[in-house]
Amino acid sequence: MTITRNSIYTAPFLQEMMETAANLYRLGWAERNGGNISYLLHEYEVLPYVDVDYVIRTVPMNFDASDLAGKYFIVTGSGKYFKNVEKNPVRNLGIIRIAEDGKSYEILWGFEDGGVATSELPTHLMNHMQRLSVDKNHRVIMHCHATNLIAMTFTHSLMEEDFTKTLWEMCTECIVVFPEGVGVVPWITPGTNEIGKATAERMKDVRIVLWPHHGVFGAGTTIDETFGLIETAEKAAEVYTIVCAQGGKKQTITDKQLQDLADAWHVVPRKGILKL
Ligand code: 2HA
Ligand code: ZN
Repeated sequence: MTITRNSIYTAPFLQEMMETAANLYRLGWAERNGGNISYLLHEYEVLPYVDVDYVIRTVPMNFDASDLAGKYFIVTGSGKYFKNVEKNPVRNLGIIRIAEDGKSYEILWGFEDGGVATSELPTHLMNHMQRLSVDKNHRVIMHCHATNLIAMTFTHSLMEEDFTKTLWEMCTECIVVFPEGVGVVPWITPGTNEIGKATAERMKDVRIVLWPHHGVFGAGTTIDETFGLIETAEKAAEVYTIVCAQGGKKQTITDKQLQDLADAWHVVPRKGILKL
C-alpha cells in the first residue's frame, strides 16, 4: 500500500523554524553558525509528512537522554548557518527521534549532506528534560548570540539578582514577561555536557539563562513565546547600552512601581530583588 504524505514544506513547524532562523539572522543574533533551536514535536504532527519507520542514520550521544526516549524534535544542524535555513531547510535542519536507550538519536528527515544536530545538543536535551519536569506544555529551546545581552556580561555584575533588576528597570514590560528573572552560569566551554548540566540546573527556576561572553538560552511553550522572551530581554539590554552611552540613569522605574506592575499582571517577582 502506498501512503500519500503531504509535502513537508507545508508543515507549520517547518515554516516556524525557517522564519525564526531568518529573523534571528536578520536581527544580528546568529552570525555564521551561531545559534541553535530545538522544537519538541508531537508524533501526530510529524506523521503526515515523514515516514517515521524509516531511519536515515543513527547518531550516538555521550549523555543520557532516556527521559526523552521516543520523542521527536526538529533541530538546527551543527555548523549550519541560520542565514541559509530558509533557502535550504533540508540541509540545515533535521527531524530526530531520541532512541529507546536515550544514548543516540535517529535522523528521520533532513541533514541531507550528512550533517548532525546542533553542537549544543547536550544543553538542548538537558534543558528539555528539566523544563518538561516543571512545565508539561514546554516545547522549545532557543539559543542565540543576542548582542546587547552579551555586551552586558562584560560590563554589568553577573549576580542574577543584579542582572535581573537592571533588565526589569529598562523596559516596563520585562517584569511581566520574566518575573522569575534570568539565570547566569559561569563561563564554561560550549558544546560540553558540563555547560548543559549547569544550564539545565538553572532552568528549574527560570526560562532565560545567560552564557557570559557568549549568548543566551530561552525556553518556552511555543516558538513565538520563546523568541519573544529573548527579544524582550535583549531589548532591555539594548536600552541599558543606550542609557549608559547617554551618561547613565537620572531616574528609573522604582521598586514600588515594579511591584505595582507585577500585582497588576498577577505575576510574582523573584524574591530578593525588589527592596520594598
Ligand atoms: O551553534 O552558537 O554555541 C553554534 C553556537 C554554539
Ligand atoms: Zn552559541
